[in-house]
Amino acid sequence: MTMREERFSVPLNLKQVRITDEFWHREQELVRTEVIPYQWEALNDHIPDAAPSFCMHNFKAAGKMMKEKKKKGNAYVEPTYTFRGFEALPEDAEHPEEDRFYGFVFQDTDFSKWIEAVAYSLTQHPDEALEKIADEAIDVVCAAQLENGYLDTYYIINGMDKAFTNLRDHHELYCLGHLVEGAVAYYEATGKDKLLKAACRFADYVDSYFGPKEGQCKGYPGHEIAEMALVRLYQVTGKEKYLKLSQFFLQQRGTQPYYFDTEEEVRASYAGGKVIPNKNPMRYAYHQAHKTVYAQDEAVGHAVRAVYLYSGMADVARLTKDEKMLEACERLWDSITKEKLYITGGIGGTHLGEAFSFPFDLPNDTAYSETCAAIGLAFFARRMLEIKPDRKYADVMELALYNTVLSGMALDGKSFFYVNPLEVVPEACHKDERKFHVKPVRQKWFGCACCPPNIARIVSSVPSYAYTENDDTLWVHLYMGSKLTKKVGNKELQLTVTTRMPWEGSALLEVTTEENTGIEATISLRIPGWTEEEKSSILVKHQGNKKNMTRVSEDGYVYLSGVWESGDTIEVTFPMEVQMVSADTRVRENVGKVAFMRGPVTYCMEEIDNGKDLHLCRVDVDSIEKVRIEKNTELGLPLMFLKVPGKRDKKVEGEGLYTKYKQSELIPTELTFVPYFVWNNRGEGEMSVWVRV
Ligand code: FUB
Ligand code: ZN
Repeated sequence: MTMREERFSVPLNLKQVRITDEFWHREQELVRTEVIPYQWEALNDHIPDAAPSFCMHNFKAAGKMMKEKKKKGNAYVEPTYTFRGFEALPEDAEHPEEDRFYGFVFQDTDFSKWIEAVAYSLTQHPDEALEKIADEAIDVVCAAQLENGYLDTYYIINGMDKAFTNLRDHHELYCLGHLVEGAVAYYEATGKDKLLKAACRFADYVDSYFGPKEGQCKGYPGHEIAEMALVRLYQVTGKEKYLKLSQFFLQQRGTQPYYFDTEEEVRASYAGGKVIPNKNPMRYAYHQAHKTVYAQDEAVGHAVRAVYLYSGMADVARLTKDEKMLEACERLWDSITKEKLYITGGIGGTHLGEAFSFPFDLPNDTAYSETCAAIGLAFFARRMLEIKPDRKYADVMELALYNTVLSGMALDGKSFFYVNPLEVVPEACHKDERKFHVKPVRQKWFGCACCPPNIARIVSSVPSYAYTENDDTLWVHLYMGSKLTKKVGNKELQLTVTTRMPWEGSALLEVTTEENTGIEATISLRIPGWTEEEKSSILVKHQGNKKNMTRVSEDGYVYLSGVWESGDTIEVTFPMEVQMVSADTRVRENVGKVAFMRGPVTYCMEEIDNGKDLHLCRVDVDSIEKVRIEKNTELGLPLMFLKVPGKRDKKVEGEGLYTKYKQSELIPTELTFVPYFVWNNRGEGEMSVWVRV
């Protein structure tokens, strides 16, 4: 792909758009009214029976040390410590010690993700009380910052002598990345720059420590995110050094000798030992550091790390016009979407290393499919769209958002999935160690600061996945009921979008411009990959009469250009048929099975509707035209269930473990399929996406 700058775009500023439809507005309200307040309690360890976060505790402990340090005129003795990665409360301790760090080494990111979600939420729904809590939390966080700008409480509390000595496994640059993301979001939402200044000071410190100059550290993050965060910092401050630092991290990655080897040798030599060389050329695949980013062609390793890296690569490729980096992004995109993507938009086939497995290895019951990985895939897709609007990116982004991202959170916003399997037998989750990572019910919170606050930040910023823009073009990637303003020069084009997505394949876009002014602009609409393009239609009208606009179709988008004025409407209709899907036969587990989709929504069967032993169910593919779509509101929101003609194998039990083969007796039945994202909202039970035919 050669870059065409006229197709570059950026997400629409969240302040310019409000979500109004019942589907996404409900999700956003859930995050605002349930998740954000709940997570604040979690950050402060106030949730009974949930794993404590210790996040704000750690900031307070670090802040207290900083205060004492200042009082003593900087006569600060660095403690020495042993790195453990996770600091638990001593077993008999009822209360945490005030001056100690607890939790995972990256516990600070609980706060950073939370403040980012708060920021986005404030753009959609201003809330003085919440903003006050956020400001106070920011004061606590900023008080912990060292004078040189460093801000990671693990090292501030435990000793700076070990800072940046293990980039591979420790998460300091990951903490920097999340802090920057949160700080930029809060600044953009509120105009308040206290946290942004703190993030800049930390980034400046990192910028002085790492870089190409002699004496600077040549390392890069073991857990990526700083790459894309620094790009945001560059965009908000205009300071090119942040973009350069991001580029440096990307270009250093995977160069030889491997930095992670070098730092290990240094660590060993300080400890008076030697490292036994590991010559496996894939040894840093987990961190995507086995090859330079330019040479990478297969999505490997820890899935969240991978898609965060690819997102940063796409950002830097666009801003520095680095065609080679973009080519690598495209290869990695293909590797994911052609060989390693679940039908639920999830990624990460194995829990070992929370990682991608080999191509087409997509087990259903031991899947990892971490919620954050699906979130990261949406980040990557959106960034590819910013370079080149091609519906293949938006289709996958939509798939991830409507399925695995939403399945990560209960419908009441009070519990969460980290792992999103495609098949669950609760007994196996309880008794089979290979499936202990699969929880049969959502959890209140996780000791490991990760998925729940990540869901909060993507849901509250979802409009920025629906719309991107450049000077005179607005791209509609996802159809969401909303009201938005697109600035064109000094004029404002307003758009009201009404839709019942994801349940109906249609949308109405109504244009309003200032009185008597026409606005010359382009509105680009995606024709989703799940519809039949020939049967879809996009009609432009002015006060009910057909209006001619210049129309260009490109890569699954229809570009409508001309002068827009009040009274213009665009009527979009996409047939949304139920799709019965089969998998490439290299996905061994799905041979002889089908799954159901409608629009971007993937379906699954649950025990509560279909009884136990889902493995005995079969879809009757010969009567598939009889599938019924049934509206259901039992779960407190309008949903579409599918009623599918099927059969059940009669149980053969008690005749011996192995008996002479005889054909199964099949009992006709109607199978009920529910949207995957709502599974497990009615208690523990079996679930399966893929069903035998
Ligand atoms: O290491 C930080 C986060 O914790 C990762 O992104 C998740 O996969 C979880 O392991
Ligand atoms: Zn996660």
